[in-house]
Amino acid sequence: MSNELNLPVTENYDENSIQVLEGLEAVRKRPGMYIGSTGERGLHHLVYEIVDNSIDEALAGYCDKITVDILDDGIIKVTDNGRGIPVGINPQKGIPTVTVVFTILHAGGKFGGGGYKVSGGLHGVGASVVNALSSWLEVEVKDGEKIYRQRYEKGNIVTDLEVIGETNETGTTVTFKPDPTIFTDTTTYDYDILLSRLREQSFLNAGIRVILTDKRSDSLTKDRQDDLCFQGGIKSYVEYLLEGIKKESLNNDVIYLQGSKGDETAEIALLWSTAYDNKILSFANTLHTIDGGTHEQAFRQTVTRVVNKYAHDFKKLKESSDNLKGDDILEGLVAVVSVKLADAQFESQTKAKLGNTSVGQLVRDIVNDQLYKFLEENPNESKIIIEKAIAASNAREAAQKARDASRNKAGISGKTRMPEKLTDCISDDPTKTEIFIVEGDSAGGSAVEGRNSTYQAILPLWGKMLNVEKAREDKVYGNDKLTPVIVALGTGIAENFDINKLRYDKIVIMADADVDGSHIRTLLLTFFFRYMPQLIETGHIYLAQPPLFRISKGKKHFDAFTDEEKAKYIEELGGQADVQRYKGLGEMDPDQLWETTLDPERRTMLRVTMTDAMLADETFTTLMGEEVEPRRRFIEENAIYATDLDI
Ligand code: 1YM
Repeated sequence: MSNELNLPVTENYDENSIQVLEGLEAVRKRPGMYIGSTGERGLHHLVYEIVDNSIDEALAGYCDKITVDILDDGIIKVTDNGRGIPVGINPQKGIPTVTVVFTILHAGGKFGGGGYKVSGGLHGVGASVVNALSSWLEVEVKDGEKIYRQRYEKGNIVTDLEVIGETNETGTTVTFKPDPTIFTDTTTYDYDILLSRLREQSFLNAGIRVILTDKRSDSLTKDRQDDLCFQGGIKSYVEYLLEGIKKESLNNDVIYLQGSKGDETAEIALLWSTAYDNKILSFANTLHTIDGGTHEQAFRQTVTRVVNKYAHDFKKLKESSDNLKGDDILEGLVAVVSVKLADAQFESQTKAKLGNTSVGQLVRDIVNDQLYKFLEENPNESKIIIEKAIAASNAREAAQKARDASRNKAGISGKTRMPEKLTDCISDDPTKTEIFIVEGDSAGGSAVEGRNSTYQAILPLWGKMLNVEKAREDKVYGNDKLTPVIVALGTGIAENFDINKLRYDKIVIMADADVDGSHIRTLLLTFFFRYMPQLIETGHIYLAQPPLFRISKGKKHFDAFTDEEKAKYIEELGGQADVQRYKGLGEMDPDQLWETTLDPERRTMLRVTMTDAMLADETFTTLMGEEVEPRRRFIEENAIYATDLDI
């Protein structure tokens, strides 16, 4: 079939477009089922779906460059230099294949040629879902001769596939605007979220070049561009992760292990660092398996086994001594485990846990053979790795002793003795009570007098806090600043954490808006993030927002939290008003503190959230790194992770 422009078109167009509508209408009715959420995460997911198709084309060997532009008005443009989505008539549907790809649900089953596309569930639902959830979408295909274009609105075809020019290039460009009636929370793209995911994809697909550019005229990240291309693949990824945690490597080089069996392949890059925790990222078909699964479990177990075996075989451990524990051997490990397999099976709600057992066996075999061989061939490095594990083991035992000692001290007749500094509330209803962790003794005193004693408890903290990023667990347990917090909250920490024992509904960090206040806020948040992340995840942590100014005239007064508010109130009071700058919490009297910061009816608080645990982890590390200036700037510019205003 052709017309004067030599377009591939079809006679049964209407009939087919009805079928199209039915499929995509389901996506618009229940977007969550296809992209997980219609929040920020879902919005970004649209970009990944389109980019995934370009990456599949790259894996198939036809494409080496992908550009992603963030444009004004929430529009995204993705371009690749692959073969271009086929424009010929699809024999089953009688319409151009590219139209099938964008308008028929689950046409993505055979995408990619590489055979690694994960079908079903959250991932790989493809271009038609993005189309359904966009106000409009345009696809442009270059096939080496002609340039074709088609436009859709809310998934509906609004123009035929038209030839709009000639070319000797090949490739695909997709431009789309997410539908604001679907993405009601936000349609604003976050550069760093996109960057983080695109960088991850670039690491996992060595040699592919991905260029992200912010072309929005009104963006804070306007004109930012990242040109990502890592020839070293996951080895580069491990180097990047090491840089991120600001630790030294104990190995001379990244260790790289790799192998395949049938249609399954596994690639592993690892090194040991001076860190006290480990950072092991696992992927299946380039999807981050946040909850791990067979491949990650096999990796952890086999590394533990191999290091123990080597240590015993080469008499690095006394014959009589027990095996070192997994946690100790894995301490400081930075690793990326990436497997590819045709029929990936995912467990768990989030589809983030791999279930295939055969690929676990593949990882076990590779680590058993190749890591053992590495240890044998590099005795100096092996010695350092084992010494590190023994040190970790000793520290863990010391931590256990400190923990037991602090429990024994606290645990008198079943009821835990509360810290001396805590002024507790009367109610013990953990759905109604609040604890304010207050910077400084004098602010603490005012807070005790000004509070609602039924529901509000006050715990003052002062002085410099321990930098938990740099300390091992035993120091945290013995620390005189953090122990009262741990005991007062009641939950325990790390693997002993139990949210059912939480004694308060809201945990409010109350510190001044100055550098010392920022320091205490950051340290406490780091501590919560590292040792009680569930408290952040479940939304129990808040930052108090004391006002900066009091504007008064006669008996009337207002409290202002910003310069703009200050100006507004001065105007409301007729221009002539007394402006008092609050110097700090310690200067407020009990009544003022109640009115401005404690009273649930009048106060403003920020709830601390973790939208993306990985981003948060990176940020905390930056905050806790050696350089003070970026950290201070960050804290002053952002109320850390505090997004939603909450009363
Ligand atoms: C900016 C988005 O979608 N690129 C892309 C997609 C495809 C191909 C090339 C492609 C695949 C195949 C053959 C194949 C797709 N084709 C299809 C389908 N970029 C973007 N680049 N020729 C071209 O898989 O055999 C789906 S995606 F189904 F039409 F083949």
